[in-house]
Amino acid sequence: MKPYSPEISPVFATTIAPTSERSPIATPATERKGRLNKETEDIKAALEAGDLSGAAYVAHKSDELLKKTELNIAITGESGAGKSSFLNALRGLGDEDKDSAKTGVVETTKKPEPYKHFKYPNVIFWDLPGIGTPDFKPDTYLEQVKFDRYDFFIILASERFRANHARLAQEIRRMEKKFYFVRSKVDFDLYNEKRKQNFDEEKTLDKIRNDCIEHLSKEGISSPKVFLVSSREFQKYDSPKLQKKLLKELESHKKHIFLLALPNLSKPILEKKKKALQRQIWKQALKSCAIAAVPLPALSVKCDIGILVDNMRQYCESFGLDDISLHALASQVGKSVAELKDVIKSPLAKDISKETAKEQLTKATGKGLILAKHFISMIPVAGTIFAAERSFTVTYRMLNSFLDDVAEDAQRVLIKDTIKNRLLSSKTPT
Ligand SMILES: Nc1nc2c(ncn2[C@@H]2O[C@H](COP(=O)(O)OP(=O)(O)OP(=O)(O)O)[C@@H](O)[C@H]2O)c(=O)[nH]1
Ligand SMILES: [Mg+2]
Repeated sequence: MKPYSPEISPVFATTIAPTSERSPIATPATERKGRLNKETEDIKAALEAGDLSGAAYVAHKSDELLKKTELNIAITGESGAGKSSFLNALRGLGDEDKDSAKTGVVETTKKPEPYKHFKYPNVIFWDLPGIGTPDFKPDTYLEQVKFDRYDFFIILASERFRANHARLAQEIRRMEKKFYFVRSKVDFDLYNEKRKQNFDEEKTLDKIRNDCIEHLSKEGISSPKVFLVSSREFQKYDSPKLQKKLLKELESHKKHIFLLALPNLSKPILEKKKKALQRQIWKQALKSCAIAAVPLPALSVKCDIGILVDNMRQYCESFGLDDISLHALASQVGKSVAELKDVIKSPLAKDISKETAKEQLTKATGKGLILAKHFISMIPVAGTIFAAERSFTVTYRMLNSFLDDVAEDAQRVLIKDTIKNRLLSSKTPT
């Protein structure tokens, strides 16, 4: 049974363009894969049949599925390799922040410990105990940590990779799971090497990487890939490459939630986030105009403002424009929250209300409603159908413009943070 039954406006029924006239984006069958493709096709079919409530229902179900999708990431390696610190960095937290995993110079993690992402609780990072400790022998380790619940493993080593790591990788492969090798604490290696004459950072990093690869190859791992990372300077070295690789290998729903949960420490991640959220906007605008839409007479728009508020908050949180993220970033880069807020022009997540959404809608309305051709083609499926419908157009434009603003703010925060880090990287690790 379909829960929504808004009346379909006659304009929807008359503006369906023949398939041959639609933009390439409006026929996504060749471009999208898996479940997302099926959802888009279902929405398209419902819209073509003039069933607006059916289309909105599929969009709503698609969101529900995303919310339910779980991603379980296992961080493993020997005791003291920096697993808990790495996990904190991947969650956008420092070791001292509230809810961060405990770290320390003595053995700290004694059983698999789940850490939900503080904004995306269905992204779960598992801090696993050190392999090879008295309670966790390599041959029983995977069974003990319940290997089956993880989507992939990250194997960390702070010095060279040894037989234990290779054995663990082979076992993970035997269980048909994925793993990635991360060589941690490279900031510390560079600090030590810097004392030597003729120090060259790139050459030192290559030497560490090649040494790890050589050891893993000797232990029977063919063509291993090793990512060099520092949890103290998480935006540097191979960390962006590792995040890109992990994203590439995840299926669409898991990729989406993982991407939104990643810390905002590199330009490519910010760009990917923006694109991922942009791709969802037409569905959100569709939901807003079809589900419990309420007239806003002053704007001549009919929409569900709650859906718009939820989306705006989500953009802010995903781009780190919220108190927890700003506090964590400020302490990591040695700046005050006020300094970071200085470059932010959009409201923070907690300040977004129905009033804020109405202000943004007013701005979007003020720009006039003549749609450029490229704008229509950016809206897959619904674009040609809804192009003449004011409510859809205004909400679609408003969400796009707010997302642009938030993404620009995140860029400005990143630039501020990067400048500070460039200055710090010439100093000693703490
Ligand atoms: N310089 C530097 N130190 C690090 C880094 N990562 C971790 N450390 C330090 O290394 C020590 C061990 O880090 P943890 O993250 O607790 O290591 P772990 O693998 O979780 O240890 P167990 O839970 O005991 O297995 C701590 O003192 C950390 O501060 C890094 O990237 N750079
Ligand atoms: Mg630990």
